[in-house]
Amino acid sequence: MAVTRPPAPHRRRAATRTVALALAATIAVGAAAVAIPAAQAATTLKDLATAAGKDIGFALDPNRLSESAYKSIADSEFNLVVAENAMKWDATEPSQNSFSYGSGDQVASYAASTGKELYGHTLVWHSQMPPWTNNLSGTALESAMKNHVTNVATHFKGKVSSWDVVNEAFGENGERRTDSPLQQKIGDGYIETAFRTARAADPNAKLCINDYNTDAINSKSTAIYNLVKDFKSRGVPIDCVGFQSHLIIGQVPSTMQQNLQRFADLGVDVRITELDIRMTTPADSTKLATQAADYKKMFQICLAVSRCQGVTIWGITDKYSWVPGVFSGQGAALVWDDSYTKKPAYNGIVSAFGDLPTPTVTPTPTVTPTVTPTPTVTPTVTPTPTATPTTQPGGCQVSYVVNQWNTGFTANVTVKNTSSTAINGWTLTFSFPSGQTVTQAWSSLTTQSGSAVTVKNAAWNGSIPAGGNQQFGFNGSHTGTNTAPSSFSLNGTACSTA
Ligand code: 9MR
Repeated sequence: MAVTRPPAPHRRRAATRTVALALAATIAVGAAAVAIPAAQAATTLKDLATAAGKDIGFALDPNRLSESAYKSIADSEFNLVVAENAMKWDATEPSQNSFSYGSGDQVASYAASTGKELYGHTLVWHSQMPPWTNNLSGTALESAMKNHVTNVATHFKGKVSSWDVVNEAFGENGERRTDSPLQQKIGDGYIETAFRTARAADPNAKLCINDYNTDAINSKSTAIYNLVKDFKSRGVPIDCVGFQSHLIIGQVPSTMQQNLQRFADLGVDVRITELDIRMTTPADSTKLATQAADYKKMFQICLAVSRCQGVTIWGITDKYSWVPGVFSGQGAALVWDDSYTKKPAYNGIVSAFGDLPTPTVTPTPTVTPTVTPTPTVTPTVTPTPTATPTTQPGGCQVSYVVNQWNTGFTANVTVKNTSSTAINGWTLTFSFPSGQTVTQAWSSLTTQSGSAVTVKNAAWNGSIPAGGNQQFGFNGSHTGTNTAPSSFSLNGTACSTA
């Protein structure tokens, strides 16, 4: 059964939002420098992520909010918050059917009072289960699990945008985790039961499955991939997949972007949910530089996958990170050090947002002014449909996502091949409805004539397999109105819009 749901609370839509993008002038990124139109100075990761239409979250321990440095970073740098422990089973139901929401409510009020999206973690997890669950039989445990999910999801209904419904259900080999009492006593069906119960309790929350060591394409991530595919095919509710990304410096998986994309292509959202990147302590400048590059890569990966909702960092300061307590001799995994000083990782993240891919071509606006009588030019273009017999009608879909400010904007465009035939070499055409001008493009060869824009693939992204997609983008200027183009053609065939 397909479930249609209204948007979750606090969900951002980059395409419909005007953001005062705050970049005073230029963000230097390695050798490249990217000029961004000035408005007011952007100072926070939150500004950058919001402008990019992404969530940037952190795991909150509400007891730390009394520390002013912690609170000030939490307040200013993030647009999403998740409870590090306060919404887990042991915290919310310490005795059977007796619920305790004090700490979870503190996290929810903090989110509401600071205007942050609230992400729910986690309804069902084999770890941190309260001791009273130990002696239950399979049937009793299943009832207890359903009761738990129903109560907690109902309590936070309307406040939580998404839930990690089930956390860490798989082993490294792609089999179900054998040390889980839920798996042992209830069996394979417990995940489906948990998702169905969560949907019934809060039909508006997005329901996610979350795990670690699933960042690369490997046996474990493939097992989750197959579960999502199965749920989708049978109408079991599932909306999103979380990739925890508890990483080690220098080891961002090379297949991570491809992995996120393959899930996105199944029709679910994806998210990096618990990012930290540890090192052998003590930290030194070399390790911190590697870590900065890794943080940058992780954000770039999320930025490159349109269904990636955002990145959540598993804490603020190294001082309170879970890492040293579990991995002896390792730590320094977060973005602020023990004294709340920003580490190089902070600028790594900034540069991921500012580091637009090198433009393949800057359009040549000086050529266009002479071509003023454009209306008469267009009729000659009409007979093209017959010229493209290889592309099936309706075989493409375009998503055009805009972030805009005073008179500037950035557009990120995803072109999807919805036909059953691979495309080798593509040209996308569209018209600007309100006099916009492309000022800088990337991942494409983009030219403009009057209002007509022609985008040809770059050398490396010309192939779009059946069902696959490619992305490109550009910066542009507008004069106050920035209506999105309403129709796109790929190799002469009209595309649908997403
Ligand atoms: O960071 C959390 C730590 O404070 C808790 O003691 C620990 C209990 O198992 O859980 C940590 O958070 C985990 C998260 O809930 C699920 N993924 C792994 C995280 C790190 O262990």
